Amino acid sequence: MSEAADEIFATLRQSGQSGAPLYLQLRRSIEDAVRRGLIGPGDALPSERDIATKAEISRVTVRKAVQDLVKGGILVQRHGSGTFVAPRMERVEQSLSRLTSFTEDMARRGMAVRSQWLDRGLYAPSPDEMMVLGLAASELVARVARLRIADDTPLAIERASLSARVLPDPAGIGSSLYAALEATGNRPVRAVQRISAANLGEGDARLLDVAPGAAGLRIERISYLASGKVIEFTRSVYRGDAYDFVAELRLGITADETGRGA
Ligand code: 16G
Repeated sequence: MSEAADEIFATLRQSGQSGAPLYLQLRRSIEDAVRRGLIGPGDALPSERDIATKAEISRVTVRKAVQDLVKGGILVQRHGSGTFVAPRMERVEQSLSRLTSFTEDMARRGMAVRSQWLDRGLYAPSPDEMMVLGLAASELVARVARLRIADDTPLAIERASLSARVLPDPAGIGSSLYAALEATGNRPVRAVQRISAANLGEGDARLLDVAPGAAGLRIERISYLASGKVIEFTRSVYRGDAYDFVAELRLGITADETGRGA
């Protein structure tokens, strides 16, 4: 990194006459170095103090440039270990017309999936859970909350709620909720999803390894059995920089328009 660092600061000194604010010049120099591959994903940036000394600018200026680059997703900061060039993110494209599980989606792309448990247990249901899952206040709800990780990149936080009658042992689901539901004949066949934009709060951002306030997608999924009964109510947060949801649209020809209407 040191040669690359020298190059960044050399560029900065050359552009010193450009008149643009110094933090902007530093930001551009670092962006340029990343674009030209002088520093690559995962490379550590020198400390604020080193950059300030070499580039002959104040640490406040360095901090401002670095913070801008963190917000823009070019750099990532890890508490206690420093600032790094952000890993290159392959965006995941997810069809909105197929009801698949996270494990199946990632396996199809050849990605290794793992989950970090955030919660699993039986609880008294919240009003939302009672309404969506049709539970009585005296019944229990099974909650399964996981950080979903593909190829070592945290992609989503999923918090699923199901009736305890369907999932009496949430700790026993193994690595796939849908596989566990399939084993008991309870795999959903249809789902309705609401996707909305969200800026990630500090807790979710930390889990997803992005800066607080970064763009995310909030997704609510309500899934149904063939009988029409609601089986799953899942509230998730996906990383906005990693996920594209893709919908196929067709020209809507109604029965009336085809002349075959009832
Ligand atoms: C998907 C679903 C989620 C479901 C999970 C099961 C979305 C937004 N969410 O991620 O509702 O609980 O799959 O995955 O698509 P699993 O079988 O790998 O546990």
